Amino acid sequence: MLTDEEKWRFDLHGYLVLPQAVSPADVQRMVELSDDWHARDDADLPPPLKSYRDPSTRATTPRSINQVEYVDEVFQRLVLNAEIMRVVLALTHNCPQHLGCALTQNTRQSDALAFHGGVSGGLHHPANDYQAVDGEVFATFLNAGVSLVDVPKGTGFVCIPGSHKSHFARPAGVDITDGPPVVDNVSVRAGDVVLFTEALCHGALRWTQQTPRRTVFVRYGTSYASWSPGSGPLEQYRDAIPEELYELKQVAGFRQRKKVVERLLQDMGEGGQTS
Ligand SMILES: O=C(O)CCC(=O)C(=O)O
Repeated sequence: MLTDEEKWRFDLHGYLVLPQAVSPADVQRMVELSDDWHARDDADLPPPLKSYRDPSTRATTPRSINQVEYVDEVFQRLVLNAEIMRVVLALTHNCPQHLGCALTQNTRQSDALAFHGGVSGGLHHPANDYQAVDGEVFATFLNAGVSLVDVPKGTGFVCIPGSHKSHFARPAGVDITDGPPVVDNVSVRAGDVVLFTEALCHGALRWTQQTPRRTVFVRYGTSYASWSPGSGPLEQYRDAIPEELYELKQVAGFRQRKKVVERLLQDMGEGGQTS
């Protein structure tokens, strides 16, 4: 499902760019919803939408609205997007679990995002692993950053290519504003996806454009990872999402092939294989 070049590139860099994986019509719909929801206070968002917050969240932290896939089918299509799932299935060895969607807005007032992830980023976790073995690449925690706008050079996603397999702490002086060869700034077009392992050290430069940067971060793990009590589908909203998405969100055993995976493999002409 991955070409030899994609395996080489993902192993080397820890991310792939999937150009024009999302249709212009779906991009436009997601921009409209993003602008509508981001203009509202949390209390005025349709349930179960809610802003992500943790103790470090400040007024200038880029705002992410989560659980969007329970509210509009454009996000349901996105989670099951054939091009994204081609890569997610390969990287999870056909054992994917959808973890969540974050519809994020960055403005010129938003903070930059310092490097996080990777060995020295404090996010090292047994469920966030990367390996290459027997001619395959394998990653247990993936983020598909779906850009809904054009992102010019000098702003947006940055990472330290190769840091997903680094064994040494990042020197204190290395930061998101450094250029190549240590830091990659990935410039994309609306509809492109940057799919990376969360084991990669990554962050974001301050946004420079007049209109906001809108991005959907779609996160996947392995089906057999149980992140925390309460992970998995929101039972109360089960009827709001298609059965395939409900199944994709469920925790499942290592040997259990999800029906949605079987269907995707058939569509890709890969049906009937056992792994
Ligand atoms: O804005 C970006 O491209 C990076 C976002 C990020 O680092 C994250 O969601 O963890």
